[in-house]
Amino acid sequence: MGLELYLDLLSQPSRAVYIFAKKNGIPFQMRTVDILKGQHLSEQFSQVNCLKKVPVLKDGSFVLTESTAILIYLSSKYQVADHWYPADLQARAQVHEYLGWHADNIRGTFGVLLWTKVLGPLIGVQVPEEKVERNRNSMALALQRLEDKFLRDRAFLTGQQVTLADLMFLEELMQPVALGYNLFEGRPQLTAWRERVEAFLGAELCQEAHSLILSILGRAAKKTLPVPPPEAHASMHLRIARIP
Ligand SMILES: N[C@@H](CCC(=O)N[C@@H](CS)C(=O)NCC(=O)O)C(=O)O
Repeated sequence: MGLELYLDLLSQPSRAVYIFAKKNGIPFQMRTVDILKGQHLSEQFSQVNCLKKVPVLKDGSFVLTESTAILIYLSSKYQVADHWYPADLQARAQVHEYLGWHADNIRGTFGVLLWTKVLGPLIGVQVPEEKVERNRNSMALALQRLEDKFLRDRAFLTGQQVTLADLMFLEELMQPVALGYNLFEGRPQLTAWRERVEAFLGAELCQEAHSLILSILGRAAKKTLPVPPPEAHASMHLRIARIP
């Protein structure tokens, strides 16, 4: 069996892995794990990843979780262009610098709107408005720091070329974008950055990877989203309770 990727394109880290593999022509078998349907909780998927999360890479008998580890594995195993994960020590260290900061400041913050606007209501939970407001402030603060520390006057987050850092951030940004929240107002640098990254990836690939998340509000309004099965509710309640 060749390379298998277990993904749900509603998930930011899954999309980063998907886009990377597609953009670099890496052949893989897509194994869709539909989280809304609770497929990540199945016995079959638990045998692949006992943590019950996507994305997961399976390369023969080798199994790898964590999107950044997967992206680095793919960058190193296949002949991808150097700019993604530069061989130069300092350029590579800057990619890791961003990824570390991203894990603390972006991941976990930019996905909250999906929980407050779609996933919570799907299981009958309304998140208090004060938490929603706090999350908006956290996103604004994180964006300001990202612009001051990373983007500055550069074309991309760690320099003049696209790296794994840009891909990871773009996919987190797509969550609030899909939920109608305008993060770009008054941020011409960020707007230009997004246009550059999307132009580099290509409109067709972006549309393919983003169509599911971009349709989520419409599907929620039409009530055509699957309602997560009862066995998924406990962990969903826990995730919602952790929203600061
Ligand atoms: N740090 C992990 C995060 C993985 C993760 O949280 N995946 C989510 C989807 S975005 C998931 O599978 N959630 C299912 C659950 O927690 O029940 C990565 O970057 O791969």
